[in-house]
Amino acid sequence: MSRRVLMGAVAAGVTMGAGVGEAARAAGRTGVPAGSDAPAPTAPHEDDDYDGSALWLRYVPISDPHLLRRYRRQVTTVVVENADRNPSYRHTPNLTMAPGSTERLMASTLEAAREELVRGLSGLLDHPVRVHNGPGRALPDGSVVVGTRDSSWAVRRFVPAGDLEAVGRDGFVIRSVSQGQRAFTIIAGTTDIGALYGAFAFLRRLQTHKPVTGLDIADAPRVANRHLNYWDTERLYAGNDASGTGGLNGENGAIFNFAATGASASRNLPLILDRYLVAARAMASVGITGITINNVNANNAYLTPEYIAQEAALADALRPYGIRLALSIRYAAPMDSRFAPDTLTEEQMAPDHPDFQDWWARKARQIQESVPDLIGFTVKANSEGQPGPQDFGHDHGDGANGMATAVAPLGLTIYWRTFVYNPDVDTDRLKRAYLEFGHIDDEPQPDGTKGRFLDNVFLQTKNGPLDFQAREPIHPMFGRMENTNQALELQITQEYTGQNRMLCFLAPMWEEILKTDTYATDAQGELLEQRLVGHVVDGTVQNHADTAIVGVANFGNADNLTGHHFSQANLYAFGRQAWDWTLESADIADDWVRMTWGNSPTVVEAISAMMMGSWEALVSYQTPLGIGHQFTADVHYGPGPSESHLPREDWNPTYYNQADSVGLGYDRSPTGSDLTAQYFPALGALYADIDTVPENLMMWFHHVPWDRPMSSGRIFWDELVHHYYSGVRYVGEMRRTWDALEPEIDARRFAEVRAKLELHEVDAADWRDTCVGYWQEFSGREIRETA
Ligand code: BDP
Repeated sequence: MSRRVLMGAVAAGVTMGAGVGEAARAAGRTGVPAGSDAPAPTAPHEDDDYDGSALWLRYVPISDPHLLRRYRRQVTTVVVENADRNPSYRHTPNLTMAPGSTERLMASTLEAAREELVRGLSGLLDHPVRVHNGPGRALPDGSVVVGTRDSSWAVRRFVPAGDLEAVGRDGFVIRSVSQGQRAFTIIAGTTDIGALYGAFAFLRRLQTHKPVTGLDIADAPRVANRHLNYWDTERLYAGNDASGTGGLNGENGAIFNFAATGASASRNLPLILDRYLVAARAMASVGITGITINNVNANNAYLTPEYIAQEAALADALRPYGIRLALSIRYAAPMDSRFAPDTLTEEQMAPDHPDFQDWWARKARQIQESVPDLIGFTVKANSEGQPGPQDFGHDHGDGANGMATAVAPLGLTIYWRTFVYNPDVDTDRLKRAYLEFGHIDDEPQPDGTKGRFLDNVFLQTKNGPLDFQAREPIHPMFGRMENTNQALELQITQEYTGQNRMLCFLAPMWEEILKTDTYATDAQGELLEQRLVGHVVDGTVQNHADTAIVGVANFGNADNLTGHHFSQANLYAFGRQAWDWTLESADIADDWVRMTWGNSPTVVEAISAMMMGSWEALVSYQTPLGIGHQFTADVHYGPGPSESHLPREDWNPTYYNQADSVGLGYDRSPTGSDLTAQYFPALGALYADIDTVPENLMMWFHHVPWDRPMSSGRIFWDELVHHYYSGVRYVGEMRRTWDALEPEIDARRFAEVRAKLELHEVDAADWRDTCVGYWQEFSGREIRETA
């Protein structure tokens, strides 16, 4: 059974295909997986204590001896001319690695490319590769050249300028060329960063056992700014000590140490730890260009001189990898007494007040003196208790523009989040963001244009209108903010999708979102040709000049850097999809499995299949058929469908489920809250009608009667119950499949994943039993399924 079939089967509530599980079990029994190039499975692995800390950049020797011989012939020498011609800026004198580190600080991007190729190829080919620094013109046979037309004679000779212009700032060309008897690979970028991305792409080919000759690749990202947001100490699921939020070495669970105390105080920035550079390499390997390093519920400490010095050191270490920093800021920071005497009064806080703008310009300049390539600020304003312009009598447009005006001369950008849901705006929480932002985008301007937001403002919008639930309809703002730069915000860290305990591969969800049809129309109401969410995000549909995609990251201070070995896949997939949203999530899974677990067909097939159905399974046992937010208060992990005690109505599961004797779900059709009217007309109409809404979103838009016939032939109640049961069954299948892979997987990682899957199955069953039991109180119907 193929991965795609399996995914469909789970969507339809069927359990995992016997074919995949059987293949793995058979392999385990006989020890000879058909066609496998894996080592004899009964032999202990050399790397049985491997902890996952290299992420997908582990570079273990090629396991297939024929392929290894071939690669060794084809790849002999790494050639990087003038690696030191563009040294990366360093602000911090004597920037140093912690004692005992194994990673090394890079002085330039081309040095990083060279070192990665040397490390990667030496590991994959299981012998040291030769290194030439040029500029000698006689390239040895099997040379892999990396550079730009400025840095490299070979690039100038073999890659015309026009070919590089076509791939833009971050793109690259990989080309196989020959001269007489000798054959080479040229990896070229317009910029050093493009060349580095090309080097990672070339390594990926070997890691996934693809050909490295006959290449003529040109690749460029579809979205210009590909950022992580990092929510540090809150909502952190990647730490791995017993408390659930703590990290290793007595440090907290955040990846970067700004304020570690006690025995670990000596490990704070500006000291650079190995894990920062592993993270930097991993980010660069998938083309991430920036990271907002602190939580959106921002702490003003990040704007103090002590922290800025630490930020500068971090920026110095990440810079060779093309990763720039941004900061989350608190809108009312200018009133914080810790900045005295440089503080503002309430009157000076009006966003158009010169003092307000000067304050932010001053602060930005102060940071820029240490971090010259600062991206800008991420702002959560008038949301969940965070201060914002509304506290000073102004709307989001004025607030964002006030800050944007202040920092525009410095070349900085404001990422203004649209996650707002003030109850006085509408009774339906899901309608509130568009009501607050939509009219500002439509507003006629004195110069005859439309839309008040300035060009250096991005509105950063979560994929759905609620809050990173396992499945949501798209946010109505996608495509409807024609005159404003819009950044899509996805959540990589699994806040509502099993945290670091459940195996949930999120790429299929992101693919579903990015490929959802917005039914966007032009000004005359004609359907546009290209109108998927991805087209909105990459700017093609409405000619937006600047584009961005942001993922709330899951890095932590755990050995494996994400808490669950399989959470690494989500970070990997985010980068790949941010680069190219048209990719298939199944192909991304395939690559990641090969790079992380090995290329044995048994391993690849079984693990990819597990991953590809894991999200749909989680939706099924957690929030099937479009029921949103059924979590226990605040923790956002376990089920709490009956909870109604929270002070705000829209924080309670009962607000979302509306369970009664008639049925289940929130009526947002024209007979209800009419959220559907916020979408483009054709999409709104689809959602508004219970006969046309996709079943998997039904309860987002309708109060569904218990006895409604569903497409499966079952009535709604039975269908609902079936989803809960089939979701849990899938988790059981994943656990059994994993068990059967034991002979093929190194011991420590095998055991750690196994322990997580056991917990996962128990917790999934808890979701099923809690929810089905509670719904039954309203439906009064029998449960016909069995575990
Ligand atoms: C919610 C999180 C909260 C975040 C908020 C946000 O629970 O910690 O601050 O999103 O996006 O999901 O601002």
